[in-house]
Amino acid sequence: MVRDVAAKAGLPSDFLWGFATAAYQIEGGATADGRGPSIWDTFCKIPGKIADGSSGDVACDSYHRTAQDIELLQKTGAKAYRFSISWSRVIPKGGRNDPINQAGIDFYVKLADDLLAAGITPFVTLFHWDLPDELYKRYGGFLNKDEFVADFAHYSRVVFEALGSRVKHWITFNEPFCSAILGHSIGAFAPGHTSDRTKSAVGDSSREPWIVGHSILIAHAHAVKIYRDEFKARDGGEIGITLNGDWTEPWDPNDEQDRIACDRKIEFAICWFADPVYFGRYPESMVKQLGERLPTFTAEESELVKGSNDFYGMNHYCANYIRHRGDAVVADPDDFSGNIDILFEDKFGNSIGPETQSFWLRPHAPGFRKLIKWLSDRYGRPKIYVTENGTSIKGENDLPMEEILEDDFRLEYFRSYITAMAEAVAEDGCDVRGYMAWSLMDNFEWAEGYETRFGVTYVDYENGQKRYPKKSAMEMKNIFDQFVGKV
Ligand code: GBH
Repeated sequence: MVRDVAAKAGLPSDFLWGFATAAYQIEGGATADGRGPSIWDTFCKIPGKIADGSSGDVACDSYHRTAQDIELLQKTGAKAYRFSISWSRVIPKGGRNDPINQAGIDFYVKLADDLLAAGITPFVTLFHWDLPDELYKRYGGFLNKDEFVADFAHYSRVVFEALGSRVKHWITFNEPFCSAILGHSIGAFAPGHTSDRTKSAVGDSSREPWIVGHSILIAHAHAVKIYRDEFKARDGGEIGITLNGDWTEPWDPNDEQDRIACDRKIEFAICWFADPVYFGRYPESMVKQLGERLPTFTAEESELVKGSNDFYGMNHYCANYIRHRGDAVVADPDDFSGNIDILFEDKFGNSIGPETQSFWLRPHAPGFRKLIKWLSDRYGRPKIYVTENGTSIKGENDLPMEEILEDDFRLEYFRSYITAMAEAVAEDGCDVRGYMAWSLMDNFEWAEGYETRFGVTYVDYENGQKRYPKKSAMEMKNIFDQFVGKV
């Protein structure tokens, strides 16, 4: 992993670092104390959708083990913990006129209290993909903008009310790209919609993802308005959306069209959401390719969405080489990347990075610094929290536990990526204030099941979900100690 050794690197002294998780991936307790099913509970039951046929029914059993999780966080020296709330634990059916489940609220109130007592700052995500199943059955979930926005607004208010005095950092949605594209175009994630009839009886990949993205943007903006109008003065917190996005390098560095295609790929993946949030409109490249299939903002919606971030939540993992297809190649109606080829090798056969257990993830740390700068330039140096960054390791699950605990590949990933981030701050003047590694522990990796591990902690699923910190968990503090307070 190459780095610019000459560059200055440092992070502010109050930098918040720690680890992230998501409710459906760790909690288990799927039917405990009145929790209702989410679309993921339903999706996991369809044969063939999850690699190992598993589900989040038990996962890491964190619903019953928050004390262990907090102990683990303390052992690493973490200052922050990002977790998400299961909507259907709080409102089992999800809707604005449906009953609230006090036991669900109590669980998260205690979690926040216990974190604060342990000196750990909670970052709370309202939505990490686990839509209440009832809302999907009732009206199609995100596909029904008015219903979805009203229900999400209500759910947000309930959570702000219950947790607002304890939580000062709110994330509305995690990676809306995934709900839209993986959930409604590729169909690999719940609810599994796609035009591919071998995979699903329902879906229109050419239209639904853009409708879903639009609904989520409006829902995000409503939740932010509610927070600012009704809670911010009382609670003094901040709120934003978390977007995923990879870095792009041209397949042929000497081809201007490949360089333009690199930016277009980022526009389709990230600016799809970030441009509306910062500018109140979709990127021109998307309008051009998608035409009337891309929803339009009413003047009122545009006003509401514009300026709806107190910070930029950045999930970042990897990079790709990008090759343009030439003007003669008309974009497929189901295309969602800007009519380009996404590759792991450039024109000269150079690999972007080593293979991991995740088919899409090849580590390339220099891209982290470049993307932080790219986004900072485009959006006027916003305050950034890195809300996820991490890697799986090829074959990790097949190793004996002693070897899994010596996760040098992951440790080197973190060292190189955190260094790249510290360079973006000290050298490029970007405003990064926090970093949460994905993930605190091995967990339910969605369609990949439990075979792919992203944790800095090994979870022994065969023996009572026992947790064993890997080397990377214990080294994280040393990495940050090198940089924090050096800018
Ligand atoms: C994050 O997404 C999630 O927030 C987290 O829950 C998850 O556990 C973690 O990553 C590790 O996967 O199908 O070819 O279009 C990461 C970003 C974006 C990675 C979409 C996979 C799909 C590639 N994801 N991407 S493709």
